[in-house]
Amino acid sequence: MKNERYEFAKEVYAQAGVDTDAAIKALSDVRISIHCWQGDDVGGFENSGALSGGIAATGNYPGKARDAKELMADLDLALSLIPGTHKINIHAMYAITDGKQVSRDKLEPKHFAKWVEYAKARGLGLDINPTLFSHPLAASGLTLSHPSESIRKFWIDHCIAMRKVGEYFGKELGIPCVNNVWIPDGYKDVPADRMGPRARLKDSLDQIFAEKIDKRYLVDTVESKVFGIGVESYTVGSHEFYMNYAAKNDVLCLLDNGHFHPTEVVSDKIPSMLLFSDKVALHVTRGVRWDSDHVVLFDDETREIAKEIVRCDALDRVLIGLDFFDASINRVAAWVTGVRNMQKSLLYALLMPHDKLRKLQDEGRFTRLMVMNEELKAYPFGDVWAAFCKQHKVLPRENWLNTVEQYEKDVLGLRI
Ligand code: RNT
Ligand code: ZN
Repeated sequence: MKNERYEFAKEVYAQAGVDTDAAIKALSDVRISIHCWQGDDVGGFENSGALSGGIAATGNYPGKARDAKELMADLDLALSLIPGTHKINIHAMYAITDGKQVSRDKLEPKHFAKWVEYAKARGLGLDINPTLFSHPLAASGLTLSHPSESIRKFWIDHCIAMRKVGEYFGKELGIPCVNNVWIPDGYKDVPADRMGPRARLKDSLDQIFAEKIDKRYLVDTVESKVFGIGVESYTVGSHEFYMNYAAKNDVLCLLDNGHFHPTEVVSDKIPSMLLFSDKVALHVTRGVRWDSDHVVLFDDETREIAKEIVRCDALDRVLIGLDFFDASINRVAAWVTGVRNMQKSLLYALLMPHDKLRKLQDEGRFTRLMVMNEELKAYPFGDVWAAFCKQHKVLPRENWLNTVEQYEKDVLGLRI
């Protein structure tokens, strides 16, 4: 049957100089890195107790995944409702050690073999993060910048171990693994020494990245932050620190859009990063008044991020990962909503006549530029989104939630 609504949308966009088939095709090739930690409120499988490191998941919605089996089952449901084929982003604390306690500095690829099996069976990629929080040796709030050499060594060894795990993922799956280092280090109150901790962090990173690993398998990124809860006055791994470190040491910056001052936007940073770096990685999130990690919406800044990625022709140079954790709503629905919103934003960006708009800017025709940008908002975007979903055999509108609600009745509700 001919999809009349899509044919109409195609015609409307064509008049504006946009090829909807090409947009759908381009979006189909984008793998988004889906963070596993939305499924269990950043809990992990170590029974490590409370979440620490200045981040917080709030809410007590029932049904959170309590082990690998449950987390994978929940992820499967989410993946079945998300168009396309993606990557799963895991943390060291999601190692599957079959009941054995393995110290984080002693983790090996074999402790992640079940994740590889999971990913292989579904055509997914895997990304990795060393976990430098929710651990007794991170209790002081310092890890790679700790003044104690033995504590610092523990965390350096952990990060080195996880690079090996990442390399293993890349080799096994044939898709490069992003290994992202984020540390919570900082001080609640005005520090007496700002340079010392940063010098120690720099030295730790030098040791961690000393071994060169083939970029076909492993891509290292470093994630900056402006502040965390309890770490309000000083963050060791600031943006300037990591941007300089990355530029000089052949690693990539990861920009989390919850990690900047509230009126500072990551969308504006993307083209600058791309002029000086081969690639840039993202954690797309939604901060509400602080780095609250709310579910990603189809909102102005998410669309603006997507627009920069598309108009810089950088779908293969911006590594898109998500990072939110809302424990106050159905966690599977949170995943599906956030990923689909990232995809919707990319599609929206792919359906803009960027060359024409750029020309209007260069010619100083700002009235027409504004009018065009505004009118595009009411174009039949939803019909192109529906066609994309149909192509990937998922429901385009809110009906997918019925499946999640049924799962909540049958599965999540029984987890008490
Ligand atoms: C914390 C960082 C970091 C974490 C994850 C769990 O503020 O955003 O990326 O959210 O590693
Ligand atoms: Zn992040």
